[in-house]
Amino acid sequence: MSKKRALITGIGGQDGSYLAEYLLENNYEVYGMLRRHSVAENQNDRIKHLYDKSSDINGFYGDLLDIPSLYRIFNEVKPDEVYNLAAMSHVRISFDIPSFTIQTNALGVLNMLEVYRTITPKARFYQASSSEMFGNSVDSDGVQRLTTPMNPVSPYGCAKVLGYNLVRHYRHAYGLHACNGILFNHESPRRGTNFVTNKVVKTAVQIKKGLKNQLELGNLDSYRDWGHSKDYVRAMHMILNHDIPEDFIVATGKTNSVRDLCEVVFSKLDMDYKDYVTQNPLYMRPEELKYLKGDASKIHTTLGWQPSYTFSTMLDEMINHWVNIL
Ligand code: G4F
Repeated sequence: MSKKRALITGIGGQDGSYLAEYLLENNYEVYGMLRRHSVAENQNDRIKHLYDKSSDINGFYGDLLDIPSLYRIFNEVKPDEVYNLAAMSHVRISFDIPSFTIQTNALGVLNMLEVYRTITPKARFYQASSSEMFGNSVDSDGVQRLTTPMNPVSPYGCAKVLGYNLVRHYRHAYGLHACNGILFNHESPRRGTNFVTNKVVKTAVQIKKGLKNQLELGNLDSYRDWGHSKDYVRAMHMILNHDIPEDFIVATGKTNSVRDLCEVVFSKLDMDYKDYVTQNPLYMRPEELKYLKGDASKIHTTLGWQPSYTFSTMLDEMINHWVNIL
């Protein structure tokens, strides 16, 4: 039997690289869409090890806003599964470049859906939707679930809501197998160091090794439901391979504040975060999403997904990564 062909936009990112690895292990041919990067050496950082291991991985230059590139890639690859992970993924930066964010994260989804329904309408389509879409809505029992109203509080969140609704609309209007995974925060050693978890871990290790003496952060009192990217890409694959195209929340159901994160990371390194952490308004947001805790019961019961990492084991892995590198 011929191998399934998966197309991943954003293959160079944290999730794209773990998903590519996972699909290669599961006998897929993987095709990735990459944006041109001005530092050529950084283009493939997270995936170059895969090229050495497998001949089933292929990369294409493209962009969600460059419709001819999307047509070319879909025509060449004829994918069975499409994972649309490409996005401007940094919430605070979305306040600085709101128009680019809305174009990429909303219009980009529309471009993908149009090309998908024109060229490979029998394929399956996964959209990387986000808990940032809920904004400050929380149900009375302190969780966000599929029925929780979406009240985004950032250009990023607003764009993701449009992308989410477009996927639902295309599914209903054209009978496509298109689905959303609403993923709560997910981290790993491959997380960009301008996201809070990897910023805290990397800087704490630098402080421990005498390479830095302080850590500047923004809001310490926001809460996030943090899981591991490896567990979450496994969930993406399960969502897409479910026979009915549906939307799912992927979360751990546990929440911690940024302050808790600092406390745990510094104490794992035998330090007290209060001696090193300061606040800098530079890292504050014009409007903050204060609290996230997801209800993932649907994916537990329907698909049998469970996370394998805890908050603590995930942070151990991230700390070990930086201890080895620095
Ligand atoms: O790590 P963060 O930047 O992640 P954020 O904004 O929650 O977004 C991430 O998760 C979303 C899912 O909910 C994704 F859709 C999105 O693409 C991204 O992956 O910030 C987490 C929290 C925020 O409350 C932020 O204000 O940490 C706070 N924070 C405090 N100091 C900081 C900092 N965040 C960053 N990035 N840098 C700081 O210095």
